[in-house]
Amino acid sequence: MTRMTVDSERLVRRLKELGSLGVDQDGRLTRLAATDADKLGRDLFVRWAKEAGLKVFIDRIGNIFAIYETRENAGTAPIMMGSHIDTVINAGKFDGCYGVLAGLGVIETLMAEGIYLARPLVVAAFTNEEGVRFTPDMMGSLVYVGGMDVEEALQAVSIDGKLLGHELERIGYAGKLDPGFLTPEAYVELHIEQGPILESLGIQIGVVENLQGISWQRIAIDGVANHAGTTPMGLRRDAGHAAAKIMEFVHELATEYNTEMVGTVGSIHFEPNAINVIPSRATLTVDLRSPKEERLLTAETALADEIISISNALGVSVRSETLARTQPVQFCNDIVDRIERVVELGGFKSMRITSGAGHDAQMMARLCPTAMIFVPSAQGISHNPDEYTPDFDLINGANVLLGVATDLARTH
Ligand code: HGY
Ligand code: MN
Ligand code: MN
Repeated sequence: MTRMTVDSERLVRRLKELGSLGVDQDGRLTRLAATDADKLGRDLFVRWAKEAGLKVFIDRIGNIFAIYETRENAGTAPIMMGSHIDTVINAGKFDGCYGVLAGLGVIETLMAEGIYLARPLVVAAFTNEEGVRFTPDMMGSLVYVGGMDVEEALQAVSIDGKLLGHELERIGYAGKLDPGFLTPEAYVELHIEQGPILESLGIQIGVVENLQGISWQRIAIDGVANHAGTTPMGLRRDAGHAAAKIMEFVHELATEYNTEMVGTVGSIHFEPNAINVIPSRATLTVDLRSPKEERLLTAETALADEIISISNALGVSVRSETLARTQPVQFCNDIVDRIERVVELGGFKSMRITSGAGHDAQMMARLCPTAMIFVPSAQGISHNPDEYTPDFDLINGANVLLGVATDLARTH
């Protein structure tokens, strides 16, 4: 582990400052992709990067890249760190932002120390990682690695009816560079675990060797609105009841597969959404995840079959639309080993771990050798304003990232 250390006070201060931007009228931290709130966060990160003397580039999907290169290493494939600074609704301050700001801190430390680096260093902030306003999630990094055409992505329509391309123009982040303009030699993403494992086992660093597959779909159910008081139960075509049965099935499906599957219905909406009207329409989203592709496929088929039987039994019509679908990802063993070596040198307790959450790293793994570093999340809470990681854990993670980036930039 290098004796250098990232400036901990600055990292903690910046996380707080970035975390104070985009608080909505209800006091909830919400910086959805390509909103004015997202612009506030982007502008602050770009300002810090430029103040640090980095060159900042924006590509056509709005991904931001802050680059540190010297005369000696200019033009060689860089070592890239990064994550995202867009958030979910009513978010915590650490998800994504920690990896971006720690990456910036690592570069500032190496610049200040004047360490010779055989490769340039880059820290990236990818567009729309969360996928709440526009789907799919991890969109910026997916486009970056060629997994989605940039024109198609710019045509994505948000939940509030806006085109991503127009929104990026509006907030001033419709860059000119083609996504993928830079192929890193390696990519390392530092992130909070967002789950309970590390903290519950007293482990300081998670060395992420793989990441589970994700299946997102939106299900629209059409029944018939009718009077809640006069319509006999047997004559109803109740879209709300069908939605409830689907929700219950998703829960049973995931529970039946035990630890190898999680299932969530995160959003549901009834129309006309009135206390005394049988819902004519219900729209819900289903998020299924598993580290095993065959599990995910079986679950998707089981859900599709169940939807058919529910629609026949209740006399409603059901349509489902795939919003995002990624297979499980195995990260690069060489990078995983390097992370473990740095952790050992630093005297930290670590364990290999699977990521339950999706990350930009799962897309970057298609482009270059990639792995992730986790730090504990207090009580495993995330996507929640109570998301928290103690300062010493934040600094430990940032210093492991420093060690790995230095190691890779010197030799890889
Ligand atoms: O959904 C996820 O796992 C990530 O937070 N976008
Ligand atoms: Mn994240
Ligand atoms: Mn997230």
